[in-house]
Amino acid sequence: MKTFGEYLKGQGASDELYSVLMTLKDASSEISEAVRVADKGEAGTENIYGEQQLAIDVLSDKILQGMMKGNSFVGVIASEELPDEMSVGDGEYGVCYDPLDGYSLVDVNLAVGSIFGIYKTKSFVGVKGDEQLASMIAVYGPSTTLILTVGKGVVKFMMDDDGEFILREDEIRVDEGKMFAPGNLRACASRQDYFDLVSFWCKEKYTLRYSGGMVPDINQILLKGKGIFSYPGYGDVPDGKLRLLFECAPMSFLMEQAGGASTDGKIRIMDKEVERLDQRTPIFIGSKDEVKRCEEYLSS
Ligand code: P6P
Repeated sequence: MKTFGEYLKGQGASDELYSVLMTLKDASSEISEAVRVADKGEAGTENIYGEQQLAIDVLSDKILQGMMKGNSFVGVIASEELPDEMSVGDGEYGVCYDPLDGYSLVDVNLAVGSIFGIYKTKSFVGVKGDEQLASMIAVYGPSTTLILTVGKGVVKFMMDDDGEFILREDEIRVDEGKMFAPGNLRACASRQDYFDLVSFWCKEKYTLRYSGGMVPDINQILLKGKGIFSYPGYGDVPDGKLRLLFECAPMSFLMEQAGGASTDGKIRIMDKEVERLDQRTPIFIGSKDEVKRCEEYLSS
C-alpha cells in the first residue's frame, strides 16, 4: 500500500510541493500526539512540572510554526492563531492553516482537526481559493487521517502503528444523499429563508450529522459521499464566523475536487478574494444539488 510520500511522487508533485506537504504530514502527527497526551489546561497556567501550560491550540500552532520555519520552500505563513501573516524565509510557497479547528471540543473528547491551504504566493492578501495548489485536513479522531487534494481528486491516508500515513481511499467522490449538518441554527430566529431551508431538510427526514467541528463534519460528508454543511450569517454577523482563508477555501477545494460544490449563498467560495486574513464568509458546502438548493432558498 502506498505511503503519503509515494502517492505525492506518483502524482508528479514538484520537489518543493512534495517537501511542504511532507512537513505538514509530520506536523499533523505531532499535533495528533499532542491532542492525545497534552494537558488540556488553559494557556498561562502551569502544569505539574511548573512549566508554562500551553492551551492545545497554542501548542498546535507552535508545532506548525516551528516546522514551517524549518522548510526552506515556505516563505510566508498565516495562522488563525496569529494576528497577521508571517514571513519565514525566501521560499515561494505560502501555507495558511487553522492549527486545531474546534479545539474546545477536545475538552469533551470529540474529534477535532487541522486545516491547511497551500499557495505559491508572497502574501495571502488578494489570493482566491482557486489559486490553491493543494489543501488538506488532518482529522484527530479514533484514528488520525489526512484528506488531501493536489488538484487531481481527493484521497485519504490513515496513520498506522508506526506513524506512517498509508493510502486508504484513492478516489473520494461526493454525490447526493439525505444527510445535513446545519450550523448556526440561531439564524433561523431572524432569517425566514434559512428557517425554510432547514425546515425542508427536516420535512424530508434528512439524517442530522453535526458535531460542532467543521473538520469532522465535512470529513463525514466527504467519506460518506453525500450531504450538506451550512453556516450562514445573520443580524450583526452577516458573514457568520467561519474564515474564508483558513477554513472555507481549503475545505471548498477538497469538496469541489470530490465532485461537490461550495458557495456563500450567491458566490462560489473559490472565486472569493481574500481581502483580510480574518475575513468571514457564510458557507454552504457539499453535494452539488444540495448547494444549488441552498442558493435557491437563500435568494428568496
Ligand atoms: P457553532 C469551531 O469553533 C468552529 O469554528 C467550526 O469548527 C464549527 O463548524 C463551528 O465553529 C461551530 O460553530 O456556532 O455551532 O458553535
